[in-house]
Formats: sequence, structure tokens, C-alpha cells
Amino acid sequence: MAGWKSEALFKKSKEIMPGGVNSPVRAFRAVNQNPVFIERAKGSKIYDVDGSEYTDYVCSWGPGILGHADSRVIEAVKKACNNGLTFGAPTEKEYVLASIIQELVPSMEMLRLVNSGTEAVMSAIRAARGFTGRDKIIKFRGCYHGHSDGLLVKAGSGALTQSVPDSLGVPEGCTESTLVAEYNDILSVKSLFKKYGSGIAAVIVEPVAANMGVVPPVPGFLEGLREITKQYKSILIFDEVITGFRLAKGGAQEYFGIVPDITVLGKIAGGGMPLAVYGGRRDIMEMVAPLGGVYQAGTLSGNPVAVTAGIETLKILKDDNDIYNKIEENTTKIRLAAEKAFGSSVCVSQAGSLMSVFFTEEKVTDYVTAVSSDTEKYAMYFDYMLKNRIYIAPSQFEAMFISAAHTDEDIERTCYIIKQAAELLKSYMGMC
Ligand code: HOZ
Repeated sequence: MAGWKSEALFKKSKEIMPGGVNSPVRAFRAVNQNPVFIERAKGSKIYDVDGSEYTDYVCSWGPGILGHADSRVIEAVKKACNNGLTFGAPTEKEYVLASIIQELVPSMEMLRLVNSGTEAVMSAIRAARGFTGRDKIIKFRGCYHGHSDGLLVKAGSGALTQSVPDSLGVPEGCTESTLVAEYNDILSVKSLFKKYGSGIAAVIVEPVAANMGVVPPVPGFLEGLREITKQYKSILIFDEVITGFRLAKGGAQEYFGIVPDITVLGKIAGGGMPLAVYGGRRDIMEMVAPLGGVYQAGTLSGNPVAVTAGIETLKILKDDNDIYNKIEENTTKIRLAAEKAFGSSVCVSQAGSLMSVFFTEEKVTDYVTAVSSDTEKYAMYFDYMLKNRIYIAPSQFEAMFISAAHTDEDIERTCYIIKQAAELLKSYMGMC
């Protein structure tokens, strides 16, 4: 529960910002609460303005793989700030970051640094369209690729949480080229290709859907996408904003062994600063201005401070061979604890260090099964966790993120609180 200072700030904020927030999912509406306002964070903990400490499993929605305010990243960022905040001109550091990214994600033969995942996806799609000379794209119901017009169609994340998967204010013309298939259902993709094949520029997918809760790909799904896009000379875009540098050093494409034509990165790539990336096959990226006719630009693209945070974070991940095992093991501990505590009344999904507890007896493999989750039960679960100072996503349709800063003690306590939450919910469910 939010303390009085959070409540007071929320009240004032609502006067000047829609819903009192700068991104809808932060408003805690789905869980019938008011948000806690955060003052600072360190390691696995965040602290609100009322002085409460929480073990954080939102991790800024993914960037915080090292935990908060890692001293190595902070020191580098401080130094970078002293040298100037923005130049609007190229720097050596941009080249350094691009090289590290390319080394870790070799399919990105050429790449561009931009500011947000939304911008990176928008640009990636433009490049795919420019390259193929085709207009149509396929996205998947419940996947979220930022809030650009053409992609706010059957979208996940906040759009699903707030029940606006198809936003107002988006002209029909902007979405008429967006085709929607079912995640994990390759037949739904095949039938769209059968109908529109030579008109489809790209298929964009979250290789692990993580914006309708975490829904891993079923065996054969990503392989099927790779095959059919090759067959129709269409571009396969992996939106790895969440999975990039999280599932493995080389992201989901390394984890599952499928190479896309274009990759979109964000979150971890900027080490907690606003930075995102799109890139891929050289022949496609050579279409981007000034080399080619696909336009994309930005005053703050490759911002030196954000780039520094990205470089330091990726260097740490690149040189550490234990992080990925550790965060996946810790996630498995929490998943097993949740499965044991709730039994068959929930479906707990996991991919690497991402997980979700769905309050449904169905096996969650797609949009329909994801939304079969009882969101009221999720709200009760969230409430119990928050009261016990464990900060998880205030929406069923987001992921739980485990970081390298979570200690054994954090994990043990989290498992214990989940067990207590399950007992409470079971007694409540029994009463219903
Ligand atoms: N962009 C994040 C997608 N899961 C959610 C956070 C937000 O929209 O603020």
C-alpha cells in the first residue's frame, strides 16, 4: 500500500499528468491501488518516498539485469556527464557500443542507435518495407512492440492491461497493413502468407512473448517463422527489447538458435538510460539514410551518457560467465516455489530470468490462454506481495524480472512470501 507521501504526490501529479503517471501501467489501476512513488534504488532494492524498502522484481521493466545503481555503471556515467550531455555529432563511444553489440549479436551486421524501443521498432519496420518494397506486416495478438500507430493492434503490455489493445486516435489507414496472427500458432501465419504472401514485408515477433505475461515459444514456432519468411522473401524481425542480453549474452536468438534478419534491442542495451537499437542484415541496413532511401534520424540518438551506461553494462555481461546461470537458477527457484505453493490452480511460466504466475488452470501458450487468467486473483496476489515489501509488476500482463543483484536471502524470502500468499488466496478462494 502506498504511504501518505506517495498518496499526496499522486494526487498532485494527477492534476497535471494523465492518470498521474508517464506510462499507464505505472498507475496500478489493474490492481486497484495507487502507485508507490520511488525515491531511489540500489542493488535488488527500491525505496519509496515514505521510506519503505522493497525487493524489486520489476527492475525498471527489464533494464536492471545487474540490479540498481551498479557502481561500475554509475561511475562511468558520472564521468561521461562531466564531458557534456549531448553533442548531436558522432562519438567514438557510439562505435564502441555498436561493436560490443555486434560481437554479442552477430546477426546485427549493421545497426543504428536510437532512444526507445518504440522508435527502434518503427524504424526496423520502415527498413523492412523499404527493402522489400512491400507494405504488409504480421504481428501477433498479445505481443507489444511499443506505441507507434501501426503496431497498436491487438497489443499487449499496458494496452492489454488497460483494455485498449486497439488505441483510439490511430487512423484506419495506419493499421490496414498490419495483419494479426496467433502467437505459437504457425498455421495462423501460414494462412496469412497463403493469402497475402508477396505483399508481406515482415513478420515481427517477441521471441518470448513477455507483454501478455511471459509466454515462451512452443518448439517449432520460431523455426516455422524462419522457414516461412525465407520461403516468401519476407523479413523476420525479432523484437528483443525484453529478451536481448537477458536470456543469454546473444539474446533469444542465441538461446533458441534462430537467426532473424533484423533485431530490435532496448532496455538492457542502454544500461538503464534511454537507448534502443535496431539492426540486422547488411543489405537491409544499407537502405537506411544516408546510404539509402529509408529515413530515420534523431537529435539524441547515440546520446553519449546513455551510450556510456550501455557500454559499461554490456562489458560486465560480456565478461561474466556466471550471471546468466545464476539468474536463471534463481528464477527456477521462485517458479518451483510458486508451483508448489499454488498447485494446479496457477500456470507458472519461465524463460531464463523472466517469469509469470497466471491465475488459470490452463496451460498458457497464447493470447487466449493468457487472458484466461483471473486478474482479480492477480490483484490479491500483488497486494499481498507489496504489503510484504516485494515489488512485482502491477499487471498480470507483464513479466517478473530477476537480476544478478538478487541475493540468496531475497530469493528465499520471496519464495516464503509466495507460499504465504498462496495460503491466503486458497483460503479466500475456498470462501468464494
Ligand atoms: N514498456 C514496458 C513493456 N512491458 C512496460 C512499461 C511501461 O510501459 O511503462
